[in-house]
Amino acid sequence: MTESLTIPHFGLSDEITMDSSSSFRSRLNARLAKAPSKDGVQRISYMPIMVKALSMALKSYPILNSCVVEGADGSPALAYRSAHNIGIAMDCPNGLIVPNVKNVQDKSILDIAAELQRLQEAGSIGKLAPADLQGGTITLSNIGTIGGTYTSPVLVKSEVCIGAVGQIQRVPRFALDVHGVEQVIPRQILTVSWSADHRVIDGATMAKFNALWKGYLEQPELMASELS
Ligand code: CAO
Repeated sequence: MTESLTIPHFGLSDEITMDSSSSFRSRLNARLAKAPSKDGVQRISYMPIMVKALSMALKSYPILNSCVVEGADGSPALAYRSAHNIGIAMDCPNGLIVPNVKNVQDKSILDIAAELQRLQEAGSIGKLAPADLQGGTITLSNIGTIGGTYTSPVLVKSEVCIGAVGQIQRVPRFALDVHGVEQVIPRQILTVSWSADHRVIDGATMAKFNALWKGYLEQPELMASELS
């Protein structure tokens, strides 16, 4: 943590409308209740959707998956990483741990759900393997399972970006109805707070990355359309 605080942190926060992701999750969970996935997943939380969206946004902004290393002449250099090993902050009986889901770029939402389930189960009984905790390239923290709206996540030295999401809340927002008339309607709003290493990531890059990630969550069908 002391080393982390030597990194110049840049912060950005935003709101994401989760109504479409929520209905996508409900429909998927209704199907899984009848027919579990090949790995035995019977229900998913929001995390596998958010984690997959993160990986898809990283494809357009790989610099957010990079890290600062020592170059040949001893000066700082940037190392790009092709694997999206997404760290998940977990509140476990022995405190905070951050295992990572490896190679998210090659995993489906259901694959991610199965791996998260495994990591959560292992974490809850203190049985995570060292490999589960090593090699993370970017982190997502979900404080919303406990409560809270905004937070200021702290970077680890081996990463240049971390995101933290708050609790989804049902709140009033303006929107056009089917007749094109502006109305106040209820929306499910998720907040996200990003911290990035400002030596590497500028504000515009962070904002564009966030807009892409947010777009996938607000229109999850976009994710399906871009999967290879
Ligand atoms: N807002 C509202 N509801 C949420 C939510 C959010 N942001 N995130 C999850 N939920 C819901 C889930 O959908 C689930 O509800 P249903 O049963 O109706 O589907 C319920 O909360 C419990 O979810 P879960 O236990 O399956 O958790 P998850 O996969 O969403 O998250 C984990 C797992 C590991 C991220 C979480 O348990 C955790 O430990 N969070 C704390 C992280 C933390 O400590 N961060 C701080 C780091 S800095 O010190």
